[in-house]
Amino acid sequence: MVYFKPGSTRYFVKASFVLFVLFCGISAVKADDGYRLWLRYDKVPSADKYRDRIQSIAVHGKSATFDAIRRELSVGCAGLLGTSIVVGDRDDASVIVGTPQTSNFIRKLGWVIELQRIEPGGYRIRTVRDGNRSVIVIASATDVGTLYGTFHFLRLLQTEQPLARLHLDQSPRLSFRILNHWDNLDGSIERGYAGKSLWNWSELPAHIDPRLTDYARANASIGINGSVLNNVNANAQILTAEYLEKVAAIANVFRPYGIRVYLSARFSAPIELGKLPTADPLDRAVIEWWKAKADEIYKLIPDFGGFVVKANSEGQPGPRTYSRTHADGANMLAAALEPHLGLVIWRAFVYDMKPGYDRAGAAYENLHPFDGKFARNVLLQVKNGPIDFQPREPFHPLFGGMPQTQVIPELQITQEYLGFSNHFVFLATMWREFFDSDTYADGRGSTVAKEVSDKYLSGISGVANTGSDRNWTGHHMLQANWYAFGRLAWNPDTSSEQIATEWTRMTLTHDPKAVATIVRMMLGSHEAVVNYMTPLGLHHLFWGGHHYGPAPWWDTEKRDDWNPVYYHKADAFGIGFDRTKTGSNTVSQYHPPVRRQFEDLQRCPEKFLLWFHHVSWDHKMKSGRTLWDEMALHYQEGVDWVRSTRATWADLRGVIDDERYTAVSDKLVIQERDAVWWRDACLLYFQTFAKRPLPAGVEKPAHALADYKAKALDY
Ligand code: GCV
Repeated sequence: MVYFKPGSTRYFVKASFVLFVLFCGISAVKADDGYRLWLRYDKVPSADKYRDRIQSIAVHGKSATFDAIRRELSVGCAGLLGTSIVVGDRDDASVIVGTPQTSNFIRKLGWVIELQRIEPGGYRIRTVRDGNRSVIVIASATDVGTLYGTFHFLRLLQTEQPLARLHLDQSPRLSFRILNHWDNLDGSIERGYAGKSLWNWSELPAHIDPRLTDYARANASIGINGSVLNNVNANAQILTAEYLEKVAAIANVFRPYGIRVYLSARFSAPIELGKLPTADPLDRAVIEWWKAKADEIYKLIPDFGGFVVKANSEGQPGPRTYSRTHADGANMLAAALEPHLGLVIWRAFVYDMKPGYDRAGAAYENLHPFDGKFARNVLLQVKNGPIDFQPREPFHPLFGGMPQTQVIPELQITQEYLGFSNHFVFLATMWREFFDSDTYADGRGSTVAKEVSDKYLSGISGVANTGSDRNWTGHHMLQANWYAFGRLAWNPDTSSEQIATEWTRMTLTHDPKAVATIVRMMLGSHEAVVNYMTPLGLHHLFWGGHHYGPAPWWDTEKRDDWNPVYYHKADAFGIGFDRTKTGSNTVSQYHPPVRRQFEDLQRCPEKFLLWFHHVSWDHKMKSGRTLWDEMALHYQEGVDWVRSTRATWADLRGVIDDERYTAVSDKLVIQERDAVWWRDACLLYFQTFAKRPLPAGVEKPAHALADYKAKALDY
């Protein structure tokens, strides 16, 4: 590549060819190891049709981002169309890419003001007339917007959309679309199930792993624009000069792709690194220490995103250690970052133990008093549900509960409570349910999606499921969750079906029948896992510590609220956590129409029944069955789904390359084993209270309860 003059047409054609061969080389040896994610760029069935329309491409613009655009278009179009495409800069090209500042052609279209009105990162893709020919134009006011437009265009080809009358204006609904990596400095990942961290700290900054560029490309292709590199259970060392240089090296790789780096900051860093006697946020020396640290960071990384802070949560230090408030702590850091336009992302995952307390109400109780008290550059990051990334939770009452605070959702892409990287669960449907929840903050229609996008600064975070595994996510199908997170961060109203269909076509197959089958599997997968793990509003039935298999009997953790028995409260009468007036009354944290629905045993959606109510085993469900029978049948339904999915997947042999086909089949075997284990362990245990037989249609457990209690499910 270095032999060709950058910028020349020859350079790009040759460079694309070399890159293309490199990029696809491995897959020529093996069937497909999944490394290329959804950016596979293999020839599409409509390639011939597209070749007539896309004969040459002009990219107008000079910057590292424009270089990335050229590379992507060269590799992408060559692959998808099955022939190399000239990527140059001539105005008579069939596709023209640029901004009004970089392209005369685009400037002449008279779009300057309109493009400027599109949100930052937004873009326009249109088919326009130029004399007697038609041209596809990809335009934005910014380089990064142009890159996003480029990826959108490639997606149109990958999913075989018609190009004749393109008329698209796209802009992100949420401004900060961030992946959170719970990566430790020793390379391990807290709750990571796909290998080691992607950041090789010992080799940085001298050696830059080329994989970092592929990570950035994948993220940019779905609009992700931030990456928090280290675990929220933070090690202060990341803020030392030595590590900041390494962080800067990563930031340099990400910058052309529009991705800013963020760091999790340990609140006590002034003590650990600065040797100060305190980390009190109102202490002058502490304030100065953070200001100097921010200055040091921005000198190295001018576009540094900011700090994420887990304070006074699960043993982490924070302002309350010094009898100060969350607002004191967040605002002190915000003041240090504000001159550099940096953000503080303050986590609301706070749950202090008090007598008679309900963990589901703790974050609201702790944070709600500070509504309107946070600085303008503070975002409050709230998990989607009030407990902790359970297979299903109602939305967190802080959504719609803090109108004067910039609340951003935290979703968990990694499957801490959803079978790790062994279970196939498409999370978009779960997130859809969350975004569609009506908070009633401003009357009917105040969905979470609306509440979080209508802020002065808006954003979203997702705890990443990526790692050093060749296929990035440990399970091929779970790449879809990374993809879905990005697509929903861009537009939280996108349908799960659209996301699943796009992803399947880009990643697995173009065969329409197979696409329909896989999409159907994806859309049913979340309900299935809820059924075999925690149906009807049950939650946190997990084996302590690792959170993989079932242990509803667990009662030995040092905190009550780390024990499953605290959550299900099964007894001779029934099961479930009473969060109504007769119980913890944390249902009162929701706006009245929501509260009234949840607290009414008859109106409460059955999927949340045992979240809000302690219900008799004989309670009549909508189906006419008793609660016990219904619960048992839900567990069975979950198992049945996995079995039928195994059979459906088996029919796809030959449609999907052998390597990925076999890997997914093998994982489904584990998933079936686990689903059966979940059903049997939970039903046998709950039966000791319910004292009722299993209803017809539910299989008899293979082992005795004592066997399940004795042994954790292997993972
Ligand atoms: C990073 C849960 C997880 C912890 C995680 C914590 C958090 O408790 O089990 O591993 O810590 O959430 O979100 O801070």
